Amino acid sequence: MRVILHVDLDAFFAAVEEREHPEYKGKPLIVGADPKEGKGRGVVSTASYEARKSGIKSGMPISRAWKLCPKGIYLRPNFKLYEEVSSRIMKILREHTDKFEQVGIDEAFLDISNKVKNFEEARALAILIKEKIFEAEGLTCSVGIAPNKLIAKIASGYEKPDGLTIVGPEKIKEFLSPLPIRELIGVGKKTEAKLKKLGIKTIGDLAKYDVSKLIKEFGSFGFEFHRAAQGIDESEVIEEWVIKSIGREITFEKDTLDPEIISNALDDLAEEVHKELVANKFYFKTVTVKIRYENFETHTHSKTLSFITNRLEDLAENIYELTNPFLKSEKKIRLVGVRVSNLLAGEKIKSLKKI
Ligand code: TTP
Ligand code: MG
Repeated sequence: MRVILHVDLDAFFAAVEEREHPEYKGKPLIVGADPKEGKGRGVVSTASYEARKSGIKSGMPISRAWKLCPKGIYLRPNFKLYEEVSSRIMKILREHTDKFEQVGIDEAFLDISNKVKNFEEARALAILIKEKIFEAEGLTCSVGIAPNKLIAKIASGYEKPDGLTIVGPEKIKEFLSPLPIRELIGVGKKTEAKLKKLGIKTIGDLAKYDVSKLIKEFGSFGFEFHRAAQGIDESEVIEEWVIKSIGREITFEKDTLDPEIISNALDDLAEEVHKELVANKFYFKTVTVKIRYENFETHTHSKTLSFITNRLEDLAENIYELTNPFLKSEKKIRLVGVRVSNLLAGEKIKSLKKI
């Protein structure tokens, strides 16, 4: 039987800012775009738990956050700092397992099956890890422990912040049944609405539902959802985390058709993405651009090159080629984004060349 631990830091960006500025402790703190007294564009990256009491959430327009909490402290994100803190914490986590998978800036899975004999020992290890992170960085995290990744991830979110939730094999059904279906990975807003139409509100409802009817409605996903609802997940903790893509986007201060503003933004995006690419020693093959018009209509367009490259010129040139057709529209542009994917690590390229 496997023992999987999922660790997720609490209100990560906001918690780091609170640590850097103790005077903000306990105050509603919002990290994200400039709110400009309610006229700002862009979104909330995250909010402290105090700010969440006003209903502020990640991804919400910053203008809405301002309306909900005009007295909050609003900060621009300092990604460099968060990445440094994150990599030190990931190093601490790595010391406790030989099977480790980072899945985001503030979360990771640890397969500790070979390190502990049972879930009680896993609890002791989780407490130790929490203490080490707090000692080293002054930050709290929430931990979920379960026989697989699916349940461990749900469990880490169960008693946030500073939580520790253990779901042993005998407790899986009892734990999952009452939870809303949105808790299942892969169930977004649209799927949730469709499932609700079928009378399915909780994971327990989904587990009991006729699987053949689910397949009729959702295809092979229907089968996957049904399995997930039973708490079945055999996916492995993948030791080496592979960054699948690197992307950035910019929301303009004002919707625009001005070619100079747009091309400046594209240049900035190309540079930022390129910087991160080089910092991670990656090469790319695919470039994707995203354009959102003033009416929120959104297009993405990709191109896969016949070669791998890490050159800024290759990136910029392809961005322009992909963006050009969209600029002919009469509609003003609200947002532009750039992403590179199909990434290959620099070290791997070197070893390929040796052969
Ligand atoms: P999360 O772990 O989803 O959120 P969180 O750590 O802020 O809060 P929680 O206690 O609920 O875990 O995301 C980690 C960080 O990633 C978060 O601090 C900011 C960033 N982020 C964004 O920039 N935009 C987003 O939409 C989300 C969800 C997160
Ligand atoms: Mg988090």
